[in-house]
Amino acid sequence: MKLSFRWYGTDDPVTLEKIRQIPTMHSIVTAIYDVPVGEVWPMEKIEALKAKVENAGLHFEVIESVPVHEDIKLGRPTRDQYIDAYCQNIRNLGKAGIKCICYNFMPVFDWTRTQLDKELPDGSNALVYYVDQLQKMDPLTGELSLPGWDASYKKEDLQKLFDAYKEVDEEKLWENLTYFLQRVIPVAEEAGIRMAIHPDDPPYPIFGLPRIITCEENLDRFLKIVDSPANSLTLCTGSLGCAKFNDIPHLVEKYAAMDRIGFMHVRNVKLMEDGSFEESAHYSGCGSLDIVAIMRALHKNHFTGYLRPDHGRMIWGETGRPGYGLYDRALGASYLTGIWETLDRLEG
Ligand code: DNO
Repeated sequence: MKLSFRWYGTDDPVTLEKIRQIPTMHSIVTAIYDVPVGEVWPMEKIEALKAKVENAGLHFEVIESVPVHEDIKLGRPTRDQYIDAYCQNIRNLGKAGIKCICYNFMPVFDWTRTQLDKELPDGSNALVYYVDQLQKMDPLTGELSLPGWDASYKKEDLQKLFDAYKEVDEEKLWENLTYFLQRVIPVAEEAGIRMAIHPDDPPYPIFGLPRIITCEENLDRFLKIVDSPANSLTLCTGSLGCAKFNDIPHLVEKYAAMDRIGFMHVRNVKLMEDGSFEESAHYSGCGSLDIVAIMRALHKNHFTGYLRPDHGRMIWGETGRPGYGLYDRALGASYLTGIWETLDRLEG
């Protein structure tokens, strides 16, 4: 596995110099953040980003994310122009040496939490999703501050988007995803890139919007749409793992054996009876997922793809981007490296 770490660019308080000091760190996971969704990322910007990462002694091989324009997910006639731009991004990134692109196909919202700074009993802060809080949230009227949420949407635009999605049920979303994959994956193959779809987080419909990258049956269906190594998964243990119906070590074992995992996001979540969950430290005992079993499934299948510790709590007084501070993610990275080293020694 190649250990990687997400970095939000020059205004990220977690600098490349700090990330580099995490033992065995291989690559940076980043993106161009100042080009609107649906447009082509200029080659000069990509090259400049690459130079920054490489000058810090790290590899520039993974992008998270190249976002998919809503018109593609909605299947609007304008989608072709956005798919063309997407393909151009893939080609440009391939030229710059990128090997893996993470993206998602969630309508309107990316990952959703109901609180970004819940104080845990040990005094740290974490992202949480409480069902009772969610029921009180209305994206169209209330004040929303979701971490994966594009704050540039105006209320009127949001209403229009919600209206448009009334015509898109799960089957329609599958059709639109198929249309996208059939055009994009051949370009990725040529560019030497693995596209790695991120599961929906949480993996079930919210606010009445459809979600399909959610469970084993649907992951199987997804992989069959284009049966190519370039059509792969970002297997995010926390996103899939916050629903009890997903058995994460089993999914990792299955898709690693098929060589269909391009990218791993590893983190732990603590599930509650009512479907709520709290993001916990990576250590298995802190949450509901067996992280050792997950790493073992990867190791057993000789996983050589990219892996990053995912969200961390805020600890030791750190402030910054929710889920993306340095300290707890670095602890997570070391824990994962430790498990890997142990597996290497014991299992060869
Ligand atoms: C959350 C992330 C997601 C992910 C996108 C991929 O921290 O894992 O926001 O980047 O869903 O497109």
